[in-house]
Amino acid sequence: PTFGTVSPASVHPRQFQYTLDNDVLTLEQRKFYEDNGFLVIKNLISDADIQRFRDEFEKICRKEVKPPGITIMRDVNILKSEHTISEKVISKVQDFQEDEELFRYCTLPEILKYVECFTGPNIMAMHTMLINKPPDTGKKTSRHPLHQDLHYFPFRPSDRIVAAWTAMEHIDRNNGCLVVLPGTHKSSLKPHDYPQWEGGVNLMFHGIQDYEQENNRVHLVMEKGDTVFFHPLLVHGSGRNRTQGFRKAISCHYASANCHYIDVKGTTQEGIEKEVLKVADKFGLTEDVSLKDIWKFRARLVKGERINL
Ligand SMILES: O=C(O)CCC(=O)C(=O)O
Repeated sequence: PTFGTVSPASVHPRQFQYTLDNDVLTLEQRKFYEDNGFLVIKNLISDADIQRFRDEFEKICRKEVKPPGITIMRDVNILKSEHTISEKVISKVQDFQEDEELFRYCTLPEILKYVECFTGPNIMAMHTMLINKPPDTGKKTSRHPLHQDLHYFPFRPSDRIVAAWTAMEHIDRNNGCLVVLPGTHKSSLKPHDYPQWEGGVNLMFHGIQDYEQENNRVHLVMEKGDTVFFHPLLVHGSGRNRTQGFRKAISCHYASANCHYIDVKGTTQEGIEKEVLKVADKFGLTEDVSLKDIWKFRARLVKGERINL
């Protein structure tokens, strides 16, 4: 017997889980993201914009501008050696939400148009980075171990979170391109820790300890301005920079403002919470600050309405 009408959704398995209905992605692009957990859009960001981000990064390195809240990171090995030119010692700047020039990247309409396909119309910029991968010193510390970004994030659901990562120059295996394990966004969050690398490992560069070696890796060769959007459970990392140049990319993680914070106590993310709070403590933040408070403070609305995050 049948009771009332049967909706097509209850007959067919849900076709799309990771993307929302939109008129931006072609069906082919949508299916590609659903199956693989990433999507490269060629030539999305103009040379002029990339030049502006590069100029601002250099100003930050020269300490001509000091945006509040920014985190400046160095490679473990370069940290130990002497360098006078400051752009050569900074491997990454994070949390540039207060820097008007760099934060423009997170608000570019050409980026948000794609982001909305994954997050929906209420969009928060949660995490910002400009990565300046230095020439490897021979200790292989310029590598970024394979990881899932969700390990760092105390908010869910994961399907409404997406990263945008833009190549600021030609990037291939020589200067350390992104490497992704297609389809791993369908797996769960794995335990992460510091890899046991002989040459040392950079602060917060956690990796997955037990990923399946046989998983096929895809090296994303990208041109200046190309942008990859990827799911926070997609296993990815980047290789050693074998050139003498500083490989640059700019990136923002977005989430739907409808996402909610979670308590990471008792989960595999407990360790990263402790580590982040320890760093915050060094900067004089009081003891009762939680991971959620830190994220809430940094998060910025870039489109629509600020709801939970
Ligand atoms: O740009 C890179 O080398 C990789 C960056 C990355 O995966 C990260 O910082 O989470």
